Parts: sequence; structure tokens; C-alpha cells
Amino acid sequence: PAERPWFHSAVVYQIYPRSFQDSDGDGIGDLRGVINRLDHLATLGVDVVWLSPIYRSPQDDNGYDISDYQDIDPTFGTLADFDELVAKAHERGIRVVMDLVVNHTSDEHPWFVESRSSKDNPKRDWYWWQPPREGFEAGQPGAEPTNWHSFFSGSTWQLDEATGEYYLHLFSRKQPDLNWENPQVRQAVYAMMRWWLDRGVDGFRMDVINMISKELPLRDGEPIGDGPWGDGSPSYICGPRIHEFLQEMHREVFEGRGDALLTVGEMPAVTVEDAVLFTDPARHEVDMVFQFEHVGLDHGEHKWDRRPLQLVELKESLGRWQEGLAEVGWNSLYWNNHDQPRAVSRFGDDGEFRVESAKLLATVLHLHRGTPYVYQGEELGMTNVPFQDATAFRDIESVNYYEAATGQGLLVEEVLDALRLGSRDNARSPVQWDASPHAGFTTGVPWFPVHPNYPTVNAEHALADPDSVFHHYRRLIELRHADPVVAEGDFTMLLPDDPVVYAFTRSLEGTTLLVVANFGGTHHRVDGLPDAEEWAGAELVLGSYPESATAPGPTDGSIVLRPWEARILRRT
Ligand code: TEU
Repeated sequence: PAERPWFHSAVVYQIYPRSFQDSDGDGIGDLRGVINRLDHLATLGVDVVWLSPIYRSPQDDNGYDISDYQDIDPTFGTLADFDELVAKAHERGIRVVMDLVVNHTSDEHPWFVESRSSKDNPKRDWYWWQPPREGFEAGQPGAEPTNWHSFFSGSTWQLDEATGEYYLHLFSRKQPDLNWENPQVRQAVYAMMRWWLDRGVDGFRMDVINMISKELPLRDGEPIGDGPWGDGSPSYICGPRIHEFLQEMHREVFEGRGDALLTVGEMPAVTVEDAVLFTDPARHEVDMVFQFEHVGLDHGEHKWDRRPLQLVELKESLGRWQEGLAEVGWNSLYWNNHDQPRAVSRFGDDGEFRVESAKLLATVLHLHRGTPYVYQGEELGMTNVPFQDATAFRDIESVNYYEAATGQGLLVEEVLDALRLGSRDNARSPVQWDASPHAGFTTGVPWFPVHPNYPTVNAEHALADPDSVFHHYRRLIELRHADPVVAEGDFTMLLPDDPVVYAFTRSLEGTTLLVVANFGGTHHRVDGLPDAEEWAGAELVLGSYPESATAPGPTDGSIVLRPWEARILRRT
């Protein structure tokens, strides 16, 4: 097809407003802070900004618990600040995408306040209310309507004493799930979405959107380990009406608004086969999905049981996604977001080769076919947080896990080690802008301590250094904009069984790019590459090592990569 969607050559930047830039000294990032830093994004060259939630919220889950969908939380500013941010982003050619959190609301949302007020309230059916399990008294252990385990530990059911019934919350107790079976709920959500689009926003990142359709009746899941809880996910991951709901949303909200908007569905546990359906343009559901396979490869039984990443498995997974969405649909590409540990600490080497491995990870990701997402600080090579003890964690998932795990008798040091590797707080330390106190994030006391490495790892430093991680991201983004082979080219994985080298080609109309990357801290010769001789003399489009440091090539026509080196080569 001649007309390719604009987002094929676009790069999205995610802002977690709480930790981005404070403007008023209260220690929490805000919208005026974002406005003040728009030039950083313009310099980087990104096309879209996705803002994590800024709606009115009790902040139980840092804004993913919304009590008013049509207002800005005072912590972040006002609707006037928001309008100014959108206008100023648009002036720089940057679109603004909102986070849409509609699997659940806050328990302080007026809808839920009404719903819980009595069994016959007209909004009772807007959420999932159930009596205690048959044969059990309300509140008795085991009385929960199903055995489901919450993402944030414990049961997914909370007893409401007033009416003696339980409500469903897949996440925290303060995040009751909306009942999408009820058409009034759906219409209320669509009306709210239209209101934001009318205000000028350019689309939505849809939080856990593949969980909105639940399979009826809700039933027990397979037991998890030997504890009391079961896995409810077969009842709510890509439930029976999910495609119907997304198509209805498209008709009610997006139809007739043109092709300039962006929709991305966050979909834990989604398969490639599902993703083809979700992102087939002819089906009018979403433009792309966030899948989770590659960020689960270093998990064992569960996310707190970590094992080292096997490169062969990473290539198998990402390669299968590339192939699966080659003909129909579209991929999103990410290493990082506000829920994931920092990529350079997780998949690279955040010590000696921090800069090299951050650039390598960027090169590999941005040269895949799909829309790349950059999470704030990733472009600076920010690293995981050195947590001292349990009091250092702020995230509800980490705090609840610590309590649940130590309560079950796990050793404190073991639980802490798991949290150090896996906690979402790793991604939530403030962005490091410069070497001044609190890294220029705030003039007050930051809500989360700045990473101690800020005197060297910061934006001011990075901008002044042409060989920084930042400038490498900038060049990769520029390359995607300039070269259609990056946006549209076919993807072919090479050397799938090589445990150290990540290699692939991208081809379009007689141009082929080769990407070769050394996922290791020693020099490494690339063996077994098809057409190795031709590639040895090919043009270097972009490498992760400074040009001045280019090593003399070996004379036998092979490619030797330095520690954590990545190269993009071109043949026409
Ligand atoms: O996350 C959904 C999700 O399933 C996980 O990524 C989650 O972060 C957790 O780590 C599972 O162990 C989305 C948001 O991105 C997240 O910040 C919210 O907490 C969550 O939904 C609830 O709204």
C-alpha cells in the first residue's frame, strides 16, 4: 500500500510526570515542569509524548487510580496548564497522548461511591459486586467469590461491610474494576474520551485494556503454588467481548476523526495471534499493542523470581513478533516504562559499559520494525536504584509484596534482593537533569530520592558530549525519520542460536541494513554471518562507539565487535 501510517516512522517518549520535572518546589513533578522541558524532547526529536496519568487521583497507584477523569490532579497543575502544554507541544510538532485507565477507577470516584452505597443503587452494576462464596460468612477466610490473586498481592476481592458484598479489584483495593458488560459504563467512558480529543489530545495509551472483558460466570483459577490464591487470568485476559468492545470504542470515539491519532493498548499476556487481530487496520481496534513476552524472559515462576536473560530466547521471542506482524498489524517496541526495571541494568552492563550497552540496546530496539518507545531517563542511560532497605520502596506493588512475602516467612534479604531487581520503583527515581542539588529535578525535597549517580549521569552532561547515550538516541530517531528502510523494511533475524550476537537485516527496495550487536563485555568475532565478506566492507551508517575510536577491521573479512558494540551497516 502506498499510504503508510505516520506512526511507522514515529518515536514516542513516555513521561511519568511525578518524576519528570518539578516546577513549584513541592518535590513532585508537574505539568509546568513538563512545559519547561519541552526543548529537551524537541532536541531528542521525538514525535509523540505519552503522559502517564495526570487526572485527579488519590495517588494510591501514582495516578492509575482515577477519581475524576475530566480534571487534572492539583499535584500536577490545572486544565489551563494542560491546554498550554498541548499547545506548546504542538508548536514543536509533538503530539500528546494521554493514559486511559478504564479497566478500573479509584474507589473515591463518584461512580464507585454511589455504587457501594446500596445494593439497589442505579450504579451498583457499574462494578463487580458478588456475595460471599456459598457456605461461607462474609469476611471469613475463603469467602471471597473466587480465589483470584491480585497483581498487588492478596485477594482480588474486598468485602464492603455496608452491604456485605465483595467488589472485584485486579489491582489495589483502591482500584475497583468497572463492569464493561454494562452499556452505560461504556458510554460514559466513550463520552470522556471524546471530551479529551475535542480538547486537542492526539490519542490514548490504554491501560490493561485487554482485561476489560471478563468471562462469565467468574470462576476459580488454577492454584498458584501451595498458597490460598489462584490464577484468574483465563477469566479476564482477552475475554470473550474484548474485540467487540474495542470496535465499539473505535466507532463511538475515533471514527471520522482522521488518521492523525494514536492508540496503543497495553496488554499483559497477549499473544502474537491476538495482536494480529487487535492491530489489523481493517478491524478498527487499536494501532498497536504493548506485549509483555520479552520483559518476562528473565522471570522464573513469577516476577519476583528472577533469572538471567538468555539472548537466544530474547531473539526467538522478538523475532516471532516481528514475523507475526509482518503482513498485518504493527508492533510497538520498548525495553522500559514506569513498570519495568531500567534496561541498561537489566539487559546491559550498568557498570563499566553503561554507555556502550545503553547505546547497544537502543540500536537493537530502534532498528526493529515497529514504533519505538523511549521512557524518560532511558535516553540518559539511567540505571536501577541502589535501594538500601525496605523503607526505600514507594510503589504499592513493592510495598505489598514485601509485606506478603515476609509475612509468609521469606527471608528479608531474599525479598529485598528480588525487589532490587524487579521493583517498578527502579524506573521512578527523578530524571537527572544536571549536577545541581537533586539533579535539577526540584528545589524542594524530592518525593523519591534522586539516584546518587546524578553528578555524572545527567542531561546537561549528555547534551555536551557528542558521544553520549542521548545523542545516540537522537541519531537513531533521525535515522528512522530519514530512511524508509528503518520504518518499513522487511525484518530477517540472523544467527538465532548465537548466545552473544544479536544480528538481523532490514530490507526495502534494493537497500539492506545489517544490525550486529555484541551482548557481552569482551571482543567478539561474528561467526557464520551470511554474505560476511560483502558486509565487511559495507558503509557504517551508525555505530555505538565513537567514530574516532573505530577499530581497524580484521583482514580476513570478518566483523569483530568491541565490548557491547552495535553497528548498523548499509548495502545497496
Ligand atoms: O500495568 C499493568 C500490569 O499488568 C503490570 O505491568 C503491572 O505494572 C505489574 O507490574 C504487574 O506485576 C498497568 C500500569 O502500567 C501500572 O502502572 C498500573 O499499576 C496498573 O496497570 C494498574 O493500573
